[in-house]
Amino acid sequence: MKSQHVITSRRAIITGLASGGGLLLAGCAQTEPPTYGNVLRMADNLTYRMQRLLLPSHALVKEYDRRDITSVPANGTTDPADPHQEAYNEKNGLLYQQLRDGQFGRWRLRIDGSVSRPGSLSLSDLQRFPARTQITKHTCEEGWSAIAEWTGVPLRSVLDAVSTQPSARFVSFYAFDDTAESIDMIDALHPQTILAYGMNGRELPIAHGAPLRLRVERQLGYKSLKFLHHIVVSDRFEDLGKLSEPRNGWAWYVGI
Ligand SMILES: Nc1nc2c(c(=O)[nH]1)N[C@H]1C(S)=C(S)[C@@H](COP(=O)(O)O)O[C@H]1N2
Ligand SMILES: [Mo]
Repeated sequence: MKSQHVITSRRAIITGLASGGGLLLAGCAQTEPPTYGNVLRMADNLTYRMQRLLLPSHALVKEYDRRDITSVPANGTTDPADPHQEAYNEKNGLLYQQLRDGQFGRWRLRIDGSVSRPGSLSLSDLQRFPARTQITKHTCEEGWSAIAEWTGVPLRSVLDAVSTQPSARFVSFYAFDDTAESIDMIDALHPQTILAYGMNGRELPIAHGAPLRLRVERQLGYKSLKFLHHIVVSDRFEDLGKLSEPRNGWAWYVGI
């Protein structure tokens, strides 16, 4: 009886804390982070709010010189067509193999959701947008970092081309392996957030995410999703954690 009472009141405290967390954020629609309805993810909300308060929304990360470029280990999935890799997806893995065999000539990036002109873009369509090249430091949550030059199209240009609805708040990215990531509009519209098709002056290598990867320079490495095939603009936060089994429990916002 006694222990049951203890459990009940502890639960009440946790519930109270969780709703307090929600209240803290209520007056701040512009930077409101996703709510998981789960006390275990409360740290996400607090970290997100604190970091968003500290980070000016368009501050640029440092860009380096060519001579600072280091070797970059390929991490996570290095070949979505390889059935032995952890996040292998059979359907998309086979599709990736076919597209790669055709030098990605038939690859398309689909963009839909909260946009007025949904559609799909080929690699040459993307390469017709004004390009941005940036030499930046990639920081992996595993504790290593590396510097490389990335070339691609600012995500903002692509979002403008499909005409994002004013209600849009998040952008989700889907890869050929079983992974997905999402970012908010602050990061999506950031000038250094690019869809990269080039690395160190050459086309993006397979192991680094060919034919197209995201670069979100103000967050840890796992947000920079490789092997993209689909982008969805959305008004509401979607928890993509289920698509990234090993990542359950990883923070959604990992600003650096
Ligand atoms: N599709 C996909 N993207 C991914 C990953 C992955 O496993 N699959 N790993 C992430 C992690 S943890 C890191 S550190 C970087 C590694 O990028 P790199 O291989 O170019 O070094 O990609 C990120 N993007
Ligand atoms: Mo990483």
